[in-house]
Amino acid sequence: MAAGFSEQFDRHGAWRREMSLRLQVLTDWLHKQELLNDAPAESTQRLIDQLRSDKVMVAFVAEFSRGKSELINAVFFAGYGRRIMPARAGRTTMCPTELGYDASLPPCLRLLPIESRLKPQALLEWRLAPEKWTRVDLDMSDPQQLAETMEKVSEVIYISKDEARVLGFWHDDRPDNNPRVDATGAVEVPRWRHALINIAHPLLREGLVVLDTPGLNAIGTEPELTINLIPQAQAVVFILGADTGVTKSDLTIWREHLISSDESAGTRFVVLNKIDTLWDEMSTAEQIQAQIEHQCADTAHTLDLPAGQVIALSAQKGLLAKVRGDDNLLQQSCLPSFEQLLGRQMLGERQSMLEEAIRACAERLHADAARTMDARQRELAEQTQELKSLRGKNHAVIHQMQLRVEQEKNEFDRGVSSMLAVRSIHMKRLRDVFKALGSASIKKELTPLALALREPGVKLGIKQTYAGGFDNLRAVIRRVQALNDEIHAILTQSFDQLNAEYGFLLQAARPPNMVRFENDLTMLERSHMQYLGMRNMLQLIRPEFCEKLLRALVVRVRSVFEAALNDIELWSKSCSSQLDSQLRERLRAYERRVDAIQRIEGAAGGLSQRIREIEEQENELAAVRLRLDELVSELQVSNATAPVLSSTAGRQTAAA
Ligand SMILES: Nc1nc2c(ncn2[C@@H]2O[C@H](COP(=O)(O)OP(=O)(O)OP(=O)(O)O)[C@@H](O)[C@H]2O)c(=O)[nH]1
Ligand SMILES: [Mg+2]
Repeated sequence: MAAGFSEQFDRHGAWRREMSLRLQVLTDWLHKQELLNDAPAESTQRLIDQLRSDKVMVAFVAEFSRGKSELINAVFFAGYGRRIMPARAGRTTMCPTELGYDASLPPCLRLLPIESRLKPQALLEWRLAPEKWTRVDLDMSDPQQLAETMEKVSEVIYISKDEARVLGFWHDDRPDNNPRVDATGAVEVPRWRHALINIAHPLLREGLVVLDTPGLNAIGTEPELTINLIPQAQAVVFILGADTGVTKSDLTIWREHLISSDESAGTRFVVLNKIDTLWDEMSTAEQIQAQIEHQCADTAHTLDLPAGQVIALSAQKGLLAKVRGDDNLLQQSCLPSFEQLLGRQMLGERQSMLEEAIRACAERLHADAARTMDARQRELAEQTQELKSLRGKNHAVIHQMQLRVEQEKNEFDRGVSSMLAVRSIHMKRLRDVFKALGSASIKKELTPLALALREPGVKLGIKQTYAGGFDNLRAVIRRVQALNDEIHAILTQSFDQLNAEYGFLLQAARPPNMVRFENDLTMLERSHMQYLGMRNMLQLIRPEFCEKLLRALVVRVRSVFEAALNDIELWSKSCSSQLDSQLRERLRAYERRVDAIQRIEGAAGGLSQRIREIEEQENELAAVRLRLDELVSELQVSNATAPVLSSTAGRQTAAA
């Protein structure tokens, strides 16, 4: 039988650990051989950290009572022998609930009070303020206590209509969407705005994050969920009832949260849940199957999806089957096929992305080390030449030679200061890049949008203003790309000059491609447009809503710009550290040469001995090269599709 989600996730986790270990072995070894520069060391460490703690989010989105929480129970928590996430008829999950693992905290449930909505801070900012959350610790050995505590995510409070209006739950213009009102006129709203569950479940420990969401309206206006959280999930599971198919409110949710043709968006799945309600004793198995297939095809058509992305199942029977260990029922529930698909697509994509990052990293480390070794090898060869030319020469000649090397070294020292001039130009341009990607710049580019959003009343033409704001931001990214190219040109020119003058093997790496960040902005723009295109356009009348929308936007733009900045910083560091390391090597070589000549001067017999020593060093260097190829190829083993790394790349450069 094909592996279920848990097994696939475990395997993926084991692979990540294995790869991070191999990378660690490689960098430790390079460090010991003095072949590791600071910048590549830093970027490799980041990759190692990412491999160790990579987060993968699956979001469950649907209208209320479609079985989101039940499906989460069935896939992830059947091992507890009971329901852990509350799942029952009617509205149950009242606030977005994230399940994950953070080793620095005890098992707990943390809840952000709904009143936090009165403040402008974005959810991302609230996450950084743990004291504002209510924490309830969990007893993992007691499934009952666990399930009882989880009930908190369904808690509601009763408030006045005015309060509900301010919190974004009550809209006079859309009465049919308003929450329940009790006999006293009080409005029922969620007690919590967001819940974070921290448990050491094996899958969560491996980096899985599960997002359970409430149905339509229970969220009220929480733009961040739609704009920031769901679009960042690696997989989104949209759930429908197999008996009803796509209803009007399902379609609203689909359009508002999920529709997006963006290929960079995570994998989408549609689940037709509750197929057990179609299991009726008056129909044959074939008739039921035909009915289910018809519903799947119909759904795929309505939602404009490939048929393979729609899966019919029964979450409830799947959970029951797992708890009882009933294999027949489990197969009947079709839960296993969903788990396989989820694992295959989501983890498969994740893994290829990481494999590509490992391949690129290994290639860079290899090229850097090879370059340094080439320089070492050449110096050894020169030394041998120099020493051989001393054979049979008298003291005076040897002394002369020593003076010459010392003079050469002094000239080199003087040259070094001119080399450093390039660095100040480089740094100046880099400061321009930092400025362009800083907070003040974001604020400036979004000023027209902020002003338009803060205008009172109906916001005509807001879409154009949005588009203008995003155009500005994209222009910033393009400007930064141009600055990077300029830095690259300056470095290439001065590196070429240094190579010609001092025989260095410097090569300025290509600057990081900024297109990815431009695309991120476009995706962000699309999610805002989509969100506003829906029922939310009218909400723009409310200043708090606009403020929140703007805040959520700025937070995300900042994270895109910061990511760009990080890439640029690493690239720039890797260029300067190359220069540093070759300077260092060269100075060391001078010292060795002076030292060798001095020793020969002291004892004439030392010459052959010294030449032999150098030969030994050359042999050692060859062994180091072999070991490097070996360690790098170990990073490629499980990756048969990636192009095989050319282990001679560095040497070819040297020969040229
Ligand atoms: N018959 C049947 N009932 C199911 C199935 N899956 C879920 N249910 C039931 O449907 C009801 C709603 O399920 P939930 O998991 O709470 O639904 P939800 O989508 O999380 O709903 P909200 O939290 O309110 O947004 C519960 O009573 C479940 O037991 C299924 O496959 N078959
Ligand atoms: Mg629920």
